[in-house]
Amino acid sequence: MKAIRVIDSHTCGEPTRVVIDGGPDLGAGSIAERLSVFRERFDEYRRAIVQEPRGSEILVGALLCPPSDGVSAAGVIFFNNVGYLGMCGHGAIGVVATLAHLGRVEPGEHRLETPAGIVTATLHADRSVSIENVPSYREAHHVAIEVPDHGTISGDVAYGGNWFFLSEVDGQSLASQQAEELVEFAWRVRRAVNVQGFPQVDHVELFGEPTDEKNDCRNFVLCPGKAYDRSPCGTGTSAKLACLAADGKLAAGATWIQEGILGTSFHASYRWEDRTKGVIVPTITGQAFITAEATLLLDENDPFGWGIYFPVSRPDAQRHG
Ligand code: PYC
Repeated sequence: MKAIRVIDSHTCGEPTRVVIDGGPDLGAGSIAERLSVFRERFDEYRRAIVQEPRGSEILVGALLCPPSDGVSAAGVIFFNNVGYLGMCGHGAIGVVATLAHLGRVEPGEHRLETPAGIVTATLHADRSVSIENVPSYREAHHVAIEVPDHGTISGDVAYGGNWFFLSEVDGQSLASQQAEELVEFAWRVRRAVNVQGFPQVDHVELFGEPTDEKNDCRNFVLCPGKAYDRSPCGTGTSAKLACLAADGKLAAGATWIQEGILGTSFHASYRWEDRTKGVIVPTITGQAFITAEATLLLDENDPFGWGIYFPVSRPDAQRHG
């Protein structure tokens, strides 16, 4: 039996499974190099940790690694049901909550090395966590996308640690009861965006009116493996901030409250990294709660010991993983 020790948490409803022991040995390269080793030589660990029968399509995994720079609190590689993420906002909050649960960090500032770059996390005394994310920017404005069986929709393409197509929805409810329809619609949008000039986009973020008037906006975020984010999505909120900053709709330092599909929220703000190029550094604040400490057991005789692979239902989801 192989044993993998994990700690589970959720951030605003979105789960993170942090691997604290028993994961693959990825060597001593940079986090980007270790991500390549993970993907090319140890991908079965990803499946065993987050896919059924131990996980589900909504679970995001986070492999803790020794930092390569010797000063960060940890290196971390995020992954999901179909591949790997450059960064993950809710996941980074979950990682810091996990490190605090383990007694490895105290309130204060801590660096995390991610494949997308260094993020600075602040653990507050009330256990909430602020993540200063990687530089974020809008790549394309007002892109018209022809969505089969729907018509043309307009949106922006932006980077917030992952690639997003962001669009306001008119007359379409973002209520959680609508999640199934929203998944199907956003999936069609993603496919259309990918073939109409933006193959890098693997998240779709739809916006509407908030349910709670103290929030600025509500979103629905479709992730690369066709699961939807239960949280307001940290990298998606970063991409949104990049668009608001580019449009002059949110000043540096002002707070934006992003509501997610469950009604939970992230507080977000930004500072300029390069104003002429429209590059910002967003900060996202939220809270994670620990839900389990567990040891995953992989029996070599179990036909599904390394996870159940669903190749047919998600034919193109692997491409950008
Ligand atoms: O919070 O950045 C995020 C995220 C990405 C995918 C799921 N959550």
